[in-house]
Amino acid sequence: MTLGKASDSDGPRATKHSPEVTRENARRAYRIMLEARILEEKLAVLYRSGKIVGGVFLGRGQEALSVSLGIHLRRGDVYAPLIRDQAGRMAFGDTILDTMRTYLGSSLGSMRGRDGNIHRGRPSEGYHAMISHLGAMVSTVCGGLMAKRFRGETGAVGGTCIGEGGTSTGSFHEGMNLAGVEKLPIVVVVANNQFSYSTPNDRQFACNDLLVRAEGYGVRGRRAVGNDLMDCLSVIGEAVSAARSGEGPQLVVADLLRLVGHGEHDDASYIPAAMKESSLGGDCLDLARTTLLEKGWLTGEEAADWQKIVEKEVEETSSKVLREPSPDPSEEDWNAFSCLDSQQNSRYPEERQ
Ligand SMILES: Cc1ncc(C[n+]2csc(CCOP(=O)(O)OP(=O)(O)O)c2C)c(N)n1
Repeated sequence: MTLGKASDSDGPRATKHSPEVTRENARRAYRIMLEARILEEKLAVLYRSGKIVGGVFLGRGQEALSVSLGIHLRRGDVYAPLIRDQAGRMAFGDTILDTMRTYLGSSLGSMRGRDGNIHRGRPSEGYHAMISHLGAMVSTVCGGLMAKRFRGETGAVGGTCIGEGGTSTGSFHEGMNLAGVEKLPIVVVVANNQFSYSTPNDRQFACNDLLVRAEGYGVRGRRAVGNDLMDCLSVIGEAVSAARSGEGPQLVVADLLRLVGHGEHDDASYIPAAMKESSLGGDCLDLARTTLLEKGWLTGEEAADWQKIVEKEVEETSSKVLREPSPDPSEEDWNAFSCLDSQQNSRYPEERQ
């Protein structure tokens, strides 16, 4: 379904962009979802055993949606992931090692053990460190895209995600309005997981469908099935492709359920059992594996091998990082991170200094 100024009568799946989901992309997306899931399960264990300081917020149940944005962005694009976007981060180049280093406060990580868990990024690579989960990142992505426009750089897309609760904030409104007025090539993905912390949708917004908001901002609206990897890849692929080819901002709204609490300190007991048992509660990782097996794009043997390989890598990485040094307050310069800092840890070897 499409809504908004630029809507075509034929809907998103039939537009000229309509990128088919390829076997290669679907397999890559599934592998990343698996990595994010297994890594986050380990982070939860480390948190409960007192090894992680600060909160741990997981994206369990939202990996299909998250990976679908990260995987369609490329070098030179701008990406601002939020707290449930481990899968998108990994698709954009984040590694198990650097994620573990940030959570465990290793001074060898890209944040040098100084910054908390989900507030990590690599500014020189267009990977924005999160300021807030509640709308602030729409504007920072708009800013990154405006800077590119002023420098005469073309072809880049910006992407960020937001929860349905975040769409009620002034920051979200300001960012979306700016994106619409400036016709920026931004894709904003709304993960409507039905609860903003413990606040249900009927106490959060009064419209029937968040997709109608697209029209108010003069941007293109699209809907994706949030726990269906193939649908997320297809719809978000189309949105990124449309933004890249000059069709302006895209708002993708996806319904789903987070299959954990808001953070690991929250047992999510407020989520009704009936909702968990509904189609919203289907686990996107299990659904994706079933789809790939049915299509013959993955074998049961490969799935089992991938599971073992990733579990081993996560275990080995955690043991290694637990032995790494923490920042030494007497040695630290406490200056803000600069682009140079992130270049030293760049994931692109040729840019390391
Ligand atoms: C100004 C402010 N108020 C409250 C919070 C605490 N907080 C962080 S995320 C969140 C709920 C966000 O809900 P939603 O946008 O639906 O995203 P979700 O957590 O469901 O992914 C709250 C209340 C905050 N970070 N900042």
